[in-house]
Amino acid sequence: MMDCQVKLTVPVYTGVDKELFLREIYTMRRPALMKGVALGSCCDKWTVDYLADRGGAKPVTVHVSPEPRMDFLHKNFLYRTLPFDKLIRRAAEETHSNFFVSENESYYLRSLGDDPRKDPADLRKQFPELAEDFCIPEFFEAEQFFSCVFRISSCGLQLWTHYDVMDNLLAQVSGRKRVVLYSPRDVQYLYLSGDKSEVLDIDTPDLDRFPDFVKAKRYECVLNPGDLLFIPALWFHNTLALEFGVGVNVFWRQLSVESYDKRDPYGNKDPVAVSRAMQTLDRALRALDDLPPDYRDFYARRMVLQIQSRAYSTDPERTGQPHEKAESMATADMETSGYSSPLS
Ligand SMILES: O=C(O)CCC(=O)C(=O)O
Repeated sequence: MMDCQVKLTVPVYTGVDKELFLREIYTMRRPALMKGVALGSCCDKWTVDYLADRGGAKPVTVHVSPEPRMDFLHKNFLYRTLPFDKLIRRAAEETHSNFFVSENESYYLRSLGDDPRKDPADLRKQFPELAEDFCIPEFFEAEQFFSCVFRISSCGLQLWTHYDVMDNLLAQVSGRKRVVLYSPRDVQYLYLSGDKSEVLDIDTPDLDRFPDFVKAKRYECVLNPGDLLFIPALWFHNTLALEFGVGVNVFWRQLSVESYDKRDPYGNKDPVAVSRAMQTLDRALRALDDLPPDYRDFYARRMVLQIQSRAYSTDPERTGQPHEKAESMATADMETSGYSSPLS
């Protein structure tokens, strides 16, 4: 059944500088995998010992899960605090002699700001000794910067499918990671709960519960150390650590500062105009509540038609010449790394 799902590789680019990024990648608003972008000395230096030594014993809050696939619906994980050096060592080992729930538990660190309720994470502030090894790719203006986040995962750790409202460059420093992405245009097939998809097992989904999931086009890539993935705002992404791995991602604003919710240190609250529109929609729907069901149904359908004709984009999903070229490179790359799923 899942064979019906359209599978696409994320296009691969080499030799990307700011000019090429802005001209050929950023404007397309589609994910792109970039190889060979200078990320600094982190790619050589960040061994477990080095990270533990330089990162020190600063306390960090981590997700701890007895199962590697984290489940936000049934909350199969706990938040626990560990010194950073201990977290690194535990995340890198397969079985633990010191643990919270089980000797095989998995760890995931998404670093936080100094005041996690208010401040976005910034590696330069929370981990200055390590931040000097990481070069933030200068593909956007300094005033667009939002946050710079450490991502550390045990082997096998899978993070649920979600979207963020900021543009994102995800740098893989060590370890390999599979990333599956879905277009914002396929949102109706993803069974959302807030910003997250309820389909946790994206490889063998329960199609009785999620019959339309197969209609979402699946974009996939594997990040190797040194790779940089552009995830445009609103693109859904699901990550699976194929090995213990360390990454850093940088979020930045595409829209003006005022467009975003000021109380959002994570970059995942919908823009203020959207929150207002959602409240208005809720009021509009409540206004239909007292009507008999057949009237409510008829006028709700007319409202949907009005939304479609007024607000849906008539642009096809942007697929320009540069991406097509890059996609054939991507296919070759995937074949040499043993990827055998048919592309359709
Ligand atoms: O690297 C990961 O595991 C997750 C990355 C992510 O969700 C993000 O960059 O927004």
